[in-house]
Amino acid sequence: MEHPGIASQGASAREGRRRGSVGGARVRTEHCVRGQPRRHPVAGAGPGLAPTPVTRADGTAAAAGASVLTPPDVVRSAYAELAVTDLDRSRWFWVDLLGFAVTAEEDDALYLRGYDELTHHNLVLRQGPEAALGALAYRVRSAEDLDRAEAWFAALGCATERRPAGAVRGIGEAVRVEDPLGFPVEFFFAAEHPERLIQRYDLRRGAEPARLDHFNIVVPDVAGAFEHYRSLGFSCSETIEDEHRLYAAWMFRKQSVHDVAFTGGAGPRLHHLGFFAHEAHQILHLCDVLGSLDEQAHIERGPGRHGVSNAFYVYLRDPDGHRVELYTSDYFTGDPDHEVFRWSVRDPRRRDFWGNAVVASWYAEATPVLGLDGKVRPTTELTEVAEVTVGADGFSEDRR
Ligand code: 4SX
Ligand code: FE2
Repeated sequence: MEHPGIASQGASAREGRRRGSVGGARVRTEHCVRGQPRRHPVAGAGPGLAPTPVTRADGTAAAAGASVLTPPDVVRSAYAELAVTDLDRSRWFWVDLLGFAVTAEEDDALYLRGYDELTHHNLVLRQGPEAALGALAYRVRSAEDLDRAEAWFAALGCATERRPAGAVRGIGEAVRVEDPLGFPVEFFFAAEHPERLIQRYDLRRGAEPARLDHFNIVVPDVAGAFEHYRSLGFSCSETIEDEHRLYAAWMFRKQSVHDVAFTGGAGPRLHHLGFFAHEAHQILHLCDVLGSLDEQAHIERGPGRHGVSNAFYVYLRDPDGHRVELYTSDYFTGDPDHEVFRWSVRDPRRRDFWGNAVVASWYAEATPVLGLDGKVRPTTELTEVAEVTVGADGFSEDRR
């Protein structure tokens, strides 16, 4: 299906990856299909999405510099921080059942990683007053990319914060921002490297999670989120769309299907964290264990085979309702001529290749996010209603 809005893996995304002059006021016009200006029917810029001129606290105008800014060179989605209300119960779920390795433990925090992970952690669970997302953290390629991140988001008018090494245990100096989509996002370069566990088969439990694979975020304007991440140099692997609207998109920096994906709905909210397992049997084994322990209520959707990404999956809900996906066998996207794979919203295989229905909670429920001030951020409802309402991606009662 030809879609007016989403460029197949065109020049603009690759330009971004080559770290050309994408930035500032030029960002929007570079989003084109073979030279055509990008015109999406629902691409409402929304406050803060376009790099509008801003005046910094010191009175200097950021706008003039914005056109020469380059985005930070993002390597991958690396870790997330979740606020949980009962750390002991979270430990039971994430460590004893799912099988994460514990890098470090404090009275009010747990630092967990998968067995392939070389970074200090993939997940921080922090005791808090309510369940929430504290941060989505991306690793960048160099220390200079921290400066680029700070300048880039300041030029967008976003709140930014420079954090010293150790502000998060195991993580070097970092920049935290409240991004234009309303999410608390961290960029870091350096991290401590704990013991290599790749061949410690003797330690493994549960689904033997290997590493963080992706973030999935809920946003009221999917096309706007797509634009924002494209300006940061992310490429698109797959979409769900019709002739009127972009319902969902999967975008990557590392050479897999995604580092981040967007689900339409009231946002900003975290939809799920996706963790990679090496083999489908590890995911099935975890489901068997949950059944044996009469803990099957933690299974929300699947197991199954996604249409989008081709990954084998299951979604679980942790004791606070945070959603986690165990995910395996997606594909390599590193070839430069990789084309966007576009699913019609009418294709019943798009979300489950075997046609199984998606449960209503999967579309409706998600985790609130914290601002840099540590307070829960208000959400914005979906602004646009699909002209053609098909399945749950069109927000009807049909939850396929
Ligand atoms: O449900 S989808 O098939 O659209 C899907 C959801 C594909 C890949 C994912 O990681 C995901 O969370
Ligand atoms: Fe996912």
